[in-house]
Amino acid sequence: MKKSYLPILILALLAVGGVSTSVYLQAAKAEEKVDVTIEVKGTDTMMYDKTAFEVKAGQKVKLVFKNIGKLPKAAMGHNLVILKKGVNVATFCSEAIKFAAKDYFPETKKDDVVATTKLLGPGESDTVIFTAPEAGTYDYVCTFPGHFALMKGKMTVK
Ligand SMILES: [Cu+2]
Repeated sequence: MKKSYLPILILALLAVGGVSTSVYLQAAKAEEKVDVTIEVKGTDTMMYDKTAFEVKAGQKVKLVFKNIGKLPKAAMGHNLVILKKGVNVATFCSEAIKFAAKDYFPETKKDDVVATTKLLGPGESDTVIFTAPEAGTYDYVCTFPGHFALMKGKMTVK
């Protein structure tokens, strides 16, 4: 009988280990040195508060995206996906609709992406760090179904 507790104990230890590892990783991410921080908010009226921002090629960019709405994620979830130069926004977003189970991130088109946040519910935020690509103009969009018509912007890399 005593023996049967062993797997539970191991699972418990693994769980504790997992938590402390992810806390450590988050802390490392927060302290990572970056060249520029860009903050964008998404709202219940299907808008980004910032529809353009500028960075320099090669800069380490910290993108902080926050959903400041109150509507549930299933009705008004938001993400921010920066597309590579020349990627067609409508084509990308119609593919994304097929990926409801993946929070509308089209894994078949991940090579079209410079950086992406998670899909966020009300009050949530996500931070991603990426290196700004070569000079040019890059579209960013929310891939939640129907949102890209309004939730879009341009990242200019100088
Ligand atoms: Cu959205």
